Amino acid sequence: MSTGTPSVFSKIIAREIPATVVAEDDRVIAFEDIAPKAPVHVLVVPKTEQYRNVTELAAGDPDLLSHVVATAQRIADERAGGQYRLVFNTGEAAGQTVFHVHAHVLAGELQEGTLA
Ligand code: D5M
Repeated sequence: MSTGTPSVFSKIIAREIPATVVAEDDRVIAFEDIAPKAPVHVLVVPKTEQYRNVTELAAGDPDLLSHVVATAQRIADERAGGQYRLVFNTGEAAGQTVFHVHAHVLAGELQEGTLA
């Protein structure tokens, strides 16, 4: 369930705030993370704000989750030889700050002390 207020990612999707978009289709958008933790750090975000985290997305729309993963793979193929980490922070205690489900695509050496 979404919180009702547009997330920062919905504002990016609506082009109300800027982002460096690297891929987009009718269901997902992918853009550079504003605070990269690795040489490749892209966020893949479903356009719907209906799901706060990957657990909700998996239960509510597994096909969309699969599309998020396929998009991440394509970006990693293009930018990192297909070798990458896929991270879904789930819950505040796990470091989630934006409650609009998103996948971190990370490749190359991670900044010390970070997972995403
Ligand atoms: O990840 C939320 C991520 O979202 C975090 O890595 C920063 C990123 N972020 C926040 N605002 C922006 C904008 N405006 N552009 C690009 N990236 C952004 P979480 O897993 O919730 O901690």
